[in-house]
Amino acid sequence: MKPIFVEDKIVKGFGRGSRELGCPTSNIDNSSQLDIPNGIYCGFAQLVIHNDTQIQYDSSRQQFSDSQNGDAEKQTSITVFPKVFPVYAMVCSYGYNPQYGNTERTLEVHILNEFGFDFYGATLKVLICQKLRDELKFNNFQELKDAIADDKRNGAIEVIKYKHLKKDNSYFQDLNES
Ligand code: RBF
Ligand code: MG
Repeated sequence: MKPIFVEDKIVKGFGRGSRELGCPTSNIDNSSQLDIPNGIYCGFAQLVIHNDTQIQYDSSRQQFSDSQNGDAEKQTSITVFPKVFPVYAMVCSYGYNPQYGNTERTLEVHILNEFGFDFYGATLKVLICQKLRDELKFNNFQELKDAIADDKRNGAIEVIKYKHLKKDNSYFQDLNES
């Protein structure tokens, strides 16, 4: 496949806890009509934080989150974020999540790097490079979780073939360009 580039705001997901599946995901706005078949893919992603994105540390959740999320009293603003992050490898799911039977297609990106915080409202630049498998309905939560662990391993390996695209300025921003 020809790599597909998508760039849009990160929005709230279904709140089902992709974290518990071992793959905290960023759900990308306006991405229900991509020109690719439903499936699980690998590629790259870059986080870009705007001036108006207020990212806060939520001590009750032991992670960072946006200002509309969680208990405001337990949140502490932080201002130390870089605006443009490095380009990381990612695995993503595009489609209806047959395990849960969604009615709208979503693009959910799991960045293969431990951020430990959410970044709703920020922009994610996503380059989808290669399909790993079809979306599936498993017998139970554990089977889905095991499949996702495999996706993360396979994706990290497969994506090496495309590593030259990390430096492609038509997709991603230079770190010192912000
Ligand atoms: N959902 C499914 O219903 N079937 C899948 O096969 C499936 N595979 C996934 C693989 C990866 C790498 C990721 C990041 C997500 C996958 N999901 C799948 C989506 C998952 O169910 C969803 O992110 C959570 O339910 C939170 O919305
Ligand atoms: Mg999500």
